Amino acid sequence: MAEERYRYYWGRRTIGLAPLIVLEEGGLGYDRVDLDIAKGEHKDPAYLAVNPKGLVPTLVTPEGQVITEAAAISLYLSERHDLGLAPSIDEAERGRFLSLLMFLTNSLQTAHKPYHWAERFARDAADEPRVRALGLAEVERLHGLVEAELATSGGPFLLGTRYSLVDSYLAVLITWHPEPASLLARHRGLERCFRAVTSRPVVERVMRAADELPPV
Ligand SMILES: N[C@@H](CCC(=O)N[C@@H](CS)C(=O)NCC(=O)O)C(=O)O
Repeated sequence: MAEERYRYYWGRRTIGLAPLIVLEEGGLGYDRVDLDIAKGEHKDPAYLAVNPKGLVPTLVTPEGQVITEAAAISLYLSERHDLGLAPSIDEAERGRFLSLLMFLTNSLQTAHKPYHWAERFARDAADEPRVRALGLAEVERLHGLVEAELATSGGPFLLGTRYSLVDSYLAVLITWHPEPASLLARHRGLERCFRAVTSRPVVERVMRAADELPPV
């Protein structure tokens, strides 16, 4: 490959931040396309031609391959460029790593939808507070499960002392909580992990630039 240059579509306050951290931690060459979700730019025909799902993020490889799903993009980049952000297939921690990554993207990330997009799930406007409350209760419950995972690993990271991309993925999801400071005060393992992740200079820089480092 002559020059490895990716094209990366993302939007602020989205899961697109997780692969962006991987791109930056890896020092990879990419051109970033910022989409304003609030303005509906992710539904523009030009973007739908790239990703017909109309969701962010999307990575286009130097060879022109389109890759969607934040977890898949993160893992793809780490493995293709040997970034060491994921245990390799022959390492003992591989299975646990995959379980954690799938749990974060399938369960915790998805559980945020009723809270943040209550209007899509509610019967009508009057029903939205109920949907939001149920959504938040589920988000809380799942964070409790992650806290238990951190107790098992011994921390500070989900794989113990080994940092991997599931930790930055988790940190991004923590920022989606309506009251991250309160969440972290109630979960010491989450707090320790969040602080360890966000004290990595590249992560801190990327999250700050995206204005997604809450005061906790
Ligand atoms: N499973 C997908 C979910 C992508 C997704 O839902 N992205 C949200 C932002 S976090 C989005 O584009 N929302 C716009 C919408 O639903 O209209 C992934 O992890 O990449």
